[in-house]
Amino acid sequence: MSVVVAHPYAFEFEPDTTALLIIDMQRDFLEPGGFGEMLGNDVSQLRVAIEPISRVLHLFRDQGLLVIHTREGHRPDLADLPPSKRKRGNLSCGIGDVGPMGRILVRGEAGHDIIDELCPLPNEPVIDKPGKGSFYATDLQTILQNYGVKSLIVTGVTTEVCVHTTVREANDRGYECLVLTDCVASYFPEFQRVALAMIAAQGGIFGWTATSHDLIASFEKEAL
Ligand code: TIU
Repeated sequence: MSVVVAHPYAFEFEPDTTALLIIDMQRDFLEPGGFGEMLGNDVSQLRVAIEPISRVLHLFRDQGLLVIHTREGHRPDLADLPPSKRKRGNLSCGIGDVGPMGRILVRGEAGHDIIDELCPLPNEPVIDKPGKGSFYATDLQTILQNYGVKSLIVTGVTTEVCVHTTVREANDRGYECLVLTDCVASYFPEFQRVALAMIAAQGGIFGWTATSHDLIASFEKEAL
């Protein structure tokens, strides 16, 4: 059993029944010309999470542990795109339209893919999701069950949108979630702070929070 110093109290997990979940680290959210920028956001706000996620990703790979990536996006025919989502924001260039990195948030386009720094390995499942949550209309739960996963180390973007929705979905399905505070990011510093506080409040109502340093320290302690 590994133990991480966390909020609101220590997070205990078995590495063999734990997966690292990396949510939506796509060019469309992290690079200029994508969906995030079309929504009016400063995408540079999210890039602080890349290096800490990369450190945790390499730790999981070195230990032979499960890594799962997600991508938000839609079929090229947009048949899985709710008209409400397409209209939201009154964007002049929105989901399905052609932007500098190809069609915005459409599977197979350059903007939809994961950034080079965190490129998945062939043995790491990539979940394509049409919504904010990683469980809705995906096979994530089936994959977690098949691998015997009980705990999730959660990273990615954005903290108050896809990360929060996923943690809430996971919590209701019985998974224990540890959200790494320096491995998630928001376009809005205030939302980052409050979204993380909401997870660990009320005795850990949705899960736990800790830094990537505390998670890495727990592996180093285990190795002694
Ligand atoms: N807009 C925003 O903050 N997020 C999203 O649209 N998707 C994810 O969080 N991945």
